[in-house]
Amino acid sequence: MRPLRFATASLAVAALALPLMTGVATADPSPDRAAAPHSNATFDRLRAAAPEGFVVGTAVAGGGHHLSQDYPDPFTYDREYRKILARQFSSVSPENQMKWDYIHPERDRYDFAQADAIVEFAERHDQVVRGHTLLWHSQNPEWLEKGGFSKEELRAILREHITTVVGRYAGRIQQWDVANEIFDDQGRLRTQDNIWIRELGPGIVADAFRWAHEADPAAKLFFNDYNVESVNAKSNAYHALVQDLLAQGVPVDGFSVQAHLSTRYGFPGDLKDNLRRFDALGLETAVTELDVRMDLPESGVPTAEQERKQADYYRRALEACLAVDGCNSFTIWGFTDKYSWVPVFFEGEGFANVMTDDFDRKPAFYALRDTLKAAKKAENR
Ligand code: 9MR
Repeated sequence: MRPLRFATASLAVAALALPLMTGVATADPSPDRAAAPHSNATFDRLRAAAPEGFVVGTAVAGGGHHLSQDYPDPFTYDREYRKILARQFSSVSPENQMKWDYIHPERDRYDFAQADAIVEFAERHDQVVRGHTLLWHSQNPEWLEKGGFSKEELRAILREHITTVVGRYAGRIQQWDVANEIFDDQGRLRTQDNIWIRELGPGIVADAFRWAHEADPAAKLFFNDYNVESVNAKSNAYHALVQDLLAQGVPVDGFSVQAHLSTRYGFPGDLKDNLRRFDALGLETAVTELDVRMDLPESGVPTAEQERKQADYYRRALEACLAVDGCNSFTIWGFTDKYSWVPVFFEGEGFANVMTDDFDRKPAFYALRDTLKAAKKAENR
């Protein structure tokens, strides 16, 4: 039985679902049902399928690459999108809206409007929130990167930012990605492109965790990165760093793998073992940004085989997390291809999410749902 760390409404929802699953209900229970097989009916929701205490999340689309697209900011305007967001998921991660560029656009001005809207949405829909992110080399405002600040000033700026942002949402954010992507793929600290580490030295990472913990002692504080799904130079670097920090009493609670996967490469078959070695250090683990991109055929329509392979990657990533006691948070980086970052960043690749542009469910969606259901059933036995 996995430890119960936070309340979710999944039991109540599951109870509601029972008559539908057993076919006892005769009347059409909701207008959604008519839309089957792509319905959002209760029995077909990821959040309801999940075992108790296990949250299923998504990124909340907005900011970043969306600003260069020919649609308005998705979270703020797309009603269908918001409906699915509320119904399917029990955890949400602001895709860009809590990054420095958005939340701290000028040195003496914070803009909390978008982040507030997401946290309030989450509370209305009984969802937890993953805060993303506090110390990163990317999406920092120009005033910060080009400000020519002294070391003392920079330290004070970071401390004030963390105290202000984490403090504002204290008690309302389940997990914070305190430090994001601080190592390169060779496992070397980013001493050049990360302004904090470059200017203040590696010790600033520990301080960031300490300041975040002071501002919200209840939030679980994470290291988060890509290409750390396997045991490799980069994940080894985290494994060593975390032990060092824990020995110094630094409040690090978790290690998370983003999992931006591609069917070009094999599935990281040692994901479970890798999560387990962090679990063995006493950390929580999480999958935080899963998507599975692929090379699109000229027609733009993937083959059935490609869809099957993608579903298999989604299933295996979820199974790995479910198999690790302290892995209780599993997030996909958006649920619809309509708003995916992938085609914008990888030419010729796409179809990375579990729903199409029209919110139709792919085999990958059902792979997640069925894997969650099986895990819940096994737990209840
Ligand atoms: O999905 C995000 C996209 O909208 C932004 O344009 C992009 C800018 O780098 O960041 C994307 O999210 C990233 C996340 O914050 C950290 N891990 C990698 C994600 C995909 O690039």
